[in-house]
Amino acid sequence: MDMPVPSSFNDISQDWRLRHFVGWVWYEREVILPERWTQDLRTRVVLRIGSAHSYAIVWVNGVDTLEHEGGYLPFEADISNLVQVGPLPSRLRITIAINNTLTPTTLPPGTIQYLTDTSKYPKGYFVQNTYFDFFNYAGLQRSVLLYTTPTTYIDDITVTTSVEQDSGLVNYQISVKGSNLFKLEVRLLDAENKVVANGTGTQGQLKVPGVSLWWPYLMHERPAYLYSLEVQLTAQTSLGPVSDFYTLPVGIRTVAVTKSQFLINGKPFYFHGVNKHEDADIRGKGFDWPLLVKDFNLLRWLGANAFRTSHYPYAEEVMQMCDRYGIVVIDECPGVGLALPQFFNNVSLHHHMQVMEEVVRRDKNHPAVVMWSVANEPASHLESAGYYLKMVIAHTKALDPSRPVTFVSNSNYAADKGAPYVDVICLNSYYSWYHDYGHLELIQLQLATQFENWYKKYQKPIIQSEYGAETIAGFHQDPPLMFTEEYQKSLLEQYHLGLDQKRRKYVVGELIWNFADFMTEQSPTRVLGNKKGIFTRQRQPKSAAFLLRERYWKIANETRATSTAAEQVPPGLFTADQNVSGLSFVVIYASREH
Ligand code: GCB
Repeated sequence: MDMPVPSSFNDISQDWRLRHFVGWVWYEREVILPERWTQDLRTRVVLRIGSAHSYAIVWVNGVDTLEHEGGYLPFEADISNLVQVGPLPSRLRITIAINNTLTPTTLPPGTIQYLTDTSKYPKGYFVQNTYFDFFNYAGLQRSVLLYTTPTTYIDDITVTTSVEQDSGLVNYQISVKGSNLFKLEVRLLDAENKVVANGTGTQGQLKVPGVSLWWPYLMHERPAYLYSLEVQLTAQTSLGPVSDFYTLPVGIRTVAVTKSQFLINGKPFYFHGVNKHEDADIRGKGFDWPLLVKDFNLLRWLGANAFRTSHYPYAEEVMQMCDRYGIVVIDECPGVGLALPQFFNNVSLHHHMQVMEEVVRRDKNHPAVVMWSVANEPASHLESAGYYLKMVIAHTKALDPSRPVTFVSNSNYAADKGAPYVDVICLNSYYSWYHDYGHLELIQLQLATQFENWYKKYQKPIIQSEYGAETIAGFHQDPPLMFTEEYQKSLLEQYHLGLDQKRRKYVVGELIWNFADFMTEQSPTRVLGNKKGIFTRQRQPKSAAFLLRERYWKIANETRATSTAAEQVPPGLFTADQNVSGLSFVVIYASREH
């Protein structure tokens, strides 16, 4: 059958078996390569897969080329040897087999359960059990690309930044592959394309006097300032000279954590934002530019300055948008659903560390990323989980000493075995929803107890990383009853009163669960998915969205590092400027005030 890419395969067809399918699916297509890709042997041809959920094997012209475990990260292979042979035109058959089965050693983990009572189930009947609350969409959910580089090429760039008085310092490290005979020239350009610093060689430090720092959205009159690092490679190969060029957006900023604060550029930063999912009608988790730009416009409308990539790394285009818009990110790996003791084994630990390597390698240069999250709600009361989390966190810190590391807990403060190793405590709680449901009057007391217990024990800044209520858009009851828009609003109001008690002390953030309604497995407690969104799945606001908008703009105006009158209210002159791949147009319009 025809299958669009990128998209999840689940909601595309009319066949219910495909929607619930567990096992191998096969994608295949043919492409004809341009002659210069196959005839110029100084060209390297690469096949890159943005993600394939969850385990993938790739064949090129029937040759087993590439395998990858894990659904939310890119992987690629040099296929030059396979395409620079044979007659023209160079026809390429790409075959990708994908298996969405989750096992105790995948991330996220899952189990396959065979149901053997033949009076109820046919022979061989099994179900996939998962331990997380989103639908296990699968397929080629991000773009598949063919691209070229010269045979000697810029393989990787690592940038870290710091600030010394009014100068910015950009440390770079460049890895080149293919030859040792090369020259590297490095230039840093400001937003007006003026060269502000330059260097040579594979590593160095660039100094930017009078630096414009990268600030989060609403924290400064000029947020998200980006420089461009241009790297020019010239090299000698046996076939003659080649050159490669790469330009990397660079935001100069610092991140630090104290006992009670999260600092960006030395100023206290308060996360007021959301948790998201990659999720929408029909495309499932398939990457979609219109949806993405709509989401960013909603975030800015809301006055949100941050989100967590619950519960897996999002598409790279999302991270690029965050850099450009100043939306701060807690970058979470797919360590979700670590609920059973058998999931904390050595094979899983090794894989989890490898996944962190892939996340850090992919996202290390994004100024928007200020913290790594290695897991969501693991069974962190277990001794084995304590050791496991300690190892994953230590590994992540070794990979990137420049950012704090956390995991998100819903354990009891006294029982949690992972919290000693994090820099920031992230807590999920659902008072008056999963506990004491209907009793809104208990929220403030229970929230205060939660914060005080955790802070007393650990003396680390705390983020309320989830709270919320299931809400069916259009359901109304006053006085509020569960599932209505009024109940969601009232629950949020009670949480906000509790948060306000601690927010100038050691609570450094609040992230609502969830930005939008999203699909889950079917269950008696889910009505066409999880409905805790402040927007519907179609991105229309519930009443709570307006409540949160008022709060976020108010907090932003109170906590701004430098204030200007121009940004005291949501902007009237609105500029949508997205100079990232697939979005090269700029639209400027003067909106009428309403
Ligand atoms: C949680 C989970 C999240 C769920 C949410 C809920 O604690 O982290 O994945 O969707 O609660 O709505 O139950």
